[in-house]
Amino acid sequence: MSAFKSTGRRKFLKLSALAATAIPFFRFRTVPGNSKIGSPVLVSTWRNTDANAAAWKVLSSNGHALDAVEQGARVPEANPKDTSVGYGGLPDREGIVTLDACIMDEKSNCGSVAFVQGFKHPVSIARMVMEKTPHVMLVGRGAEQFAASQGFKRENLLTKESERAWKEWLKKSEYKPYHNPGQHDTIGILALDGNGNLSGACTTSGMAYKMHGRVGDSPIIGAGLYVDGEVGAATATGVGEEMIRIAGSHTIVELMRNGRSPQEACEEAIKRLISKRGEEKARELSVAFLALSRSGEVGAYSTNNVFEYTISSPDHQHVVIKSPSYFN
Ligand code: SD4
Repeated sequence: MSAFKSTGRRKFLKLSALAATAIPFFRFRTVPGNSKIGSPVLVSTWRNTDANAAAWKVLSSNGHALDAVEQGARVPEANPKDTSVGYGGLPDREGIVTLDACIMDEKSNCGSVAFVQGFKHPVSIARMVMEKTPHVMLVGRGAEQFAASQGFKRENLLTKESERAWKEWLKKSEYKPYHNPGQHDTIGILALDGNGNLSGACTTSGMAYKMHGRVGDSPIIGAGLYVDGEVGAATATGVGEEMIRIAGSHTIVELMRNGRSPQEACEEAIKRLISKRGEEKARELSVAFLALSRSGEVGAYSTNNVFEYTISSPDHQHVVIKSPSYFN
């Protein structure tokens, strides 16, 4: 699934060759923790080393950031052991797995699907929405019909393990998303390729045991993901209702546009969220942001101290870094 029609691709290859001779391929920057990174750069939420490895294959062969983030996001989508994304995702309270995803490139082209059932790779369906329709977002049955028309295969996504966990949950039917950091594994993935293009993707099965029909931040452009090729990109993980409330990812990119570093922007967004909720309530909320600037600088910040992200660069082969947080 190429991002480019053949003429566009030829132009891109020409430009890539030009860029490779005109500028040094790797520019070194500093990320929190004083580690040096270069361009291309890739970051993803949580401990997503396999996803980064797949995306890095694309970036390290001079591929486009959009292809990289899609390939990266497909890894946890296909992994039955990842209970927050795609196949094997924990279901809603009716026992149904419903998926949300979006993707966005450096030109603000974007596609999104929400409340999709029976398809393993919502990120690729979102990309098809972006590339093959005049729309940005398709939901539910419409998204599924579209996916089928594009040749995506219908599959059962509820694994035995997830079904067992759901049946166990049903015994008490307690819904405590705020206290459940272990169940936030959504992947948000941001890439800056060797030609300076930024892209991002985000994919999730949402909060475990959510109400049927609930959609979080992950497929909402501006909340779970935002990319501006001239500024930077941001993505989110955690209790989606909170990111939607402050249009979190868009807020971070706008802060960066106004001169904040990715780190400062993530911190300001988390603080805004906390000031709206009050410290007492916010202490229970698991929310994290990850940002990447157009120049390859990385920032991350979370409410509580459970958040980690995975970075790949010429110097960092899929290294997991602990994010700073507001509460210890
Ligand atoms: C949601 N933000 O649906 C997602 C959940 C999440 O790791 O991030 N889980 O609200």
